[in-house]
Amino acid sequence: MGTVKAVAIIAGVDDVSGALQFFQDSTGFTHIKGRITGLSPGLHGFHIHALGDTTNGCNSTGPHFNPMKKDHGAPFDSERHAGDLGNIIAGPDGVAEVSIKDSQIPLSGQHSILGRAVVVHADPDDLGKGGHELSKTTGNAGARVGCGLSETACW
Ligand SMILES: [Cu+2]
Ligand SMILES: [Zn+2]
Repeated sequence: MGTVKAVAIIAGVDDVSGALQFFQDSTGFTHIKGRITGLSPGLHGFHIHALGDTTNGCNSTGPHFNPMKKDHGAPFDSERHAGDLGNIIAGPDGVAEVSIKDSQIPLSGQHSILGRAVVVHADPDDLGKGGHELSKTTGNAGARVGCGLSETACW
């Protein structure tokens, strides 16, 4: 049971598209469910980015949402950006079924993700552990191939 709900419609380069539903449960966890299609098979970095600005497509959505000023990491790390949701996995058909539960992406309050962008990347997120110069900021997840803004919804 949740009271605050949101949706995000994902669009991007090539044929990437999808729809996600969000709800926040009574213990403060936000659940994200949905599917994204048109991806290359394999892992794709998946984050909440700071801004809801798509005037320049996914590239104007800013860095990872990071209100606690931490380094990039995995969802299960204490040192992570709030927006670090790890990877989603696309099958051979390019479809990723998304099912995520996370405590750092509330739909209300000071650190709400409402109005911010959900971004899917071309490459795997190395979860801050790849040893690349970008590992501690972006997970070296490559180009932004799809994004959409989380918006309040009722259903
Ligand atoms: Cu990202
Ligand atoms: Zn991050």
